[in-house]
Amino acid sequence: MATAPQQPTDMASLNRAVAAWVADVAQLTLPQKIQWCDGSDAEFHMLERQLVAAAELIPLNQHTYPGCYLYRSDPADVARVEHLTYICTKDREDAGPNNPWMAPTQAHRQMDDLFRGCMRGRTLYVIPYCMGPIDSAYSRCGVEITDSAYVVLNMRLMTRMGRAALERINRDGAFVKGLHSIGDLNHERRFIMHFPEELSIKSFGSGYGGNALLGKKCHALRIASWQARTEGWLAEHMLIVGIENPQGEIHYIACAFPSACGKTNLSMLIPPASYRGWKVWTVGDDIAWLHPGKDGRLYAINPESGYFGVAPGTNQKTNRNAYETIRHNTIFTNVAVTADNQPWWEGLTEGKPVRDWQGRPYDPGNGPAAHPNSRFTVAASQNPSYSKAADAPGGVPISAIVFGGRRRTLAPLVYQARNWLHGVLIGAGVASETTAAATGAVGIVRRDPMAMKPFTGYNFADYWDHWIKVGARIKAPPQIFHVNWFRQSDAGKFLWPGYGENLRVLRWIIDRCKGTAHARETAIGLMPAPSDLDTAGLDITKDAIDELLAVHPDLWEEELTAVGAYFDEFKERLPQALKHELAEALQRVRSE
Ligand code: SAT
Ligand code: MN
Repeated sequence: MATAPQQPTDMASLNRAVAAWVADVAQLTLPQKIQWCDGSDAEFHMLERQLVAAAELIPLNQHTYPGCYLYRSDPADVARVEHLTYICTKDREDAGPNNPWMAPTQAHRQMDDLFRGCMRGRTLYVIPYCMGPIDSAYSRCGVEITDSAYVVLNMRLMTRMGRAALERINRDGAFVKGLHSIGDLNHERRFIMHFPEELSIKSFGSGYGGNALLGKKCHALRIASWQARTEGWLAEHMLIVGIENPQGEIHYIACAFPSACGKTNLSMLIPPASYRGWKVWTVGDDIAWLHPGKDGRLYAINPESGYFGVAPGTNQKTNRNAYETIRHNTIFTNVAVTADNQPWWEGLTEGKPVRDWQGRPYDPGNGPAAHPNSRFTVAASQNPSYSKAADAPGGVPISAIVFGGRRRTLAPLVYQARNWLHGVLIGAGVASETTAAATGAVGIVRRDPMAMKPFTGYNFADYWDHWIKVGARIKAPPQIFHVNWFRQSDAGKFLWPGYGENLRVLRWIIDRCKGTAHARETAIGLMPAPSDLDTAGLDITKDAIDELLAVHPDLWEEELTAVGAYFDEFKERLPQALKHELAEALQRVRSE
């Protein structure tokens, strides 16, 4: 047999099931070499040097950006590909109308044909990783096999990976299998397949973040959402942030917004000048695993240990914490560069691009200098607002869950659900304008329930049912809210200043959880009156505030009717309780 000799390292002998799977994969893919990744600094720097020597990684200005590198992806491989991302369950109905589906036998056959011999002349890297703190009962492990050293570097920043993870896999006796190859980057031979019943993933033909860093969206959301349903918890597309008031009291909030709608910014928010004594602590910027705790509250861990954030728009004013976080030891993907070799993207106030994200001399006629979905990958521990609680095995107690989307019209700045079930309806009804994080048209309003449309590994009807059941099991559930930072005037101007000023809205949310803030009953839920929101010192007109907090019953009737039409796609699988909740919500806006 023409398989590569397996390195007799001690890691390879640590876990038989992992070693046997690696051997099977090597037999199929025929790599030149197998490298077990131990997660050490030495290994990381060696791979960096190799990639630099191969001109795949470009060192940036090491005086101003020490330890920073630029990676330029294939220009046709810059975002997630939702139409090529499949859930492969035995029964098609289990994947639901919300997911592309393929029968597991067919998907395996098709993928194995692509993987056959695909690593000839390449190195097969074995990456054991742990999603969540190594010693947390809530964490879950996986092993990614990949032929991309760029993926190894990113996984090292984004997850707890290497020897400690493999030792935990030994203790757990279980792991998610993720097989990845960049293949030939031909988009006609690109598929991201998930087999939730087998806890496995096969991804071929893309080197882009969400398609290739299998611990992230593939494992921590699609596979984990399935695991979470069978085990009684929730895997969600949510940031986790701790807000500390001047009295030293910290409230943790989990917020679900679609990709590229400001989760990273909100998780690292800088309080406005008038909020002296307030502090913001980042627990996570993208994914939350939520578990009912023994005390009747919901506890969250961030399964990741790094940020894969959107670069454009990041600057001293919009997100000073991120700006400082990414000044060293950061991998930039698809940004532009300045004459003195510093990274550059739209929204940076200093410097000028001389080369665009494809490495061409910058010409505004070619579009933006940095790709709109250009990214930074960086260890979370570099963030000045990093919360020590991010490493707490038991997670942090969640006071509020906040849903949101990018809506020019309709959705007000903030409103609160009457109760958990109403909150599930609000989450299930979320719609948002599409962004550059996925291929396809940008700016189209689409249904994105709980910001999980591209990430739920099973039928949404069963997912909503699971949400309802989890709520019923917790004695002191978080309060549920909806926010919209993106309301615009008829003239197309943002009505709300956003960024740090969003703390004013979070403050009302926390005070609602504490029972100290006033709210008025409206047809869509509980809302602050203009005087309930702290707008002191804000440069905003009364008309803008009124519009931000206005409810237009006729438009809401249309919206809820559209939600009903969307729910109809799920036929008899839709939970009765949700149907009933929607009927009541419609009733309320009709009787306004
Ligand atoms: O899917 S990624 O993780 O690459 C980024 C995102 O879309 O949230
Ligand atoms: Mn995301």
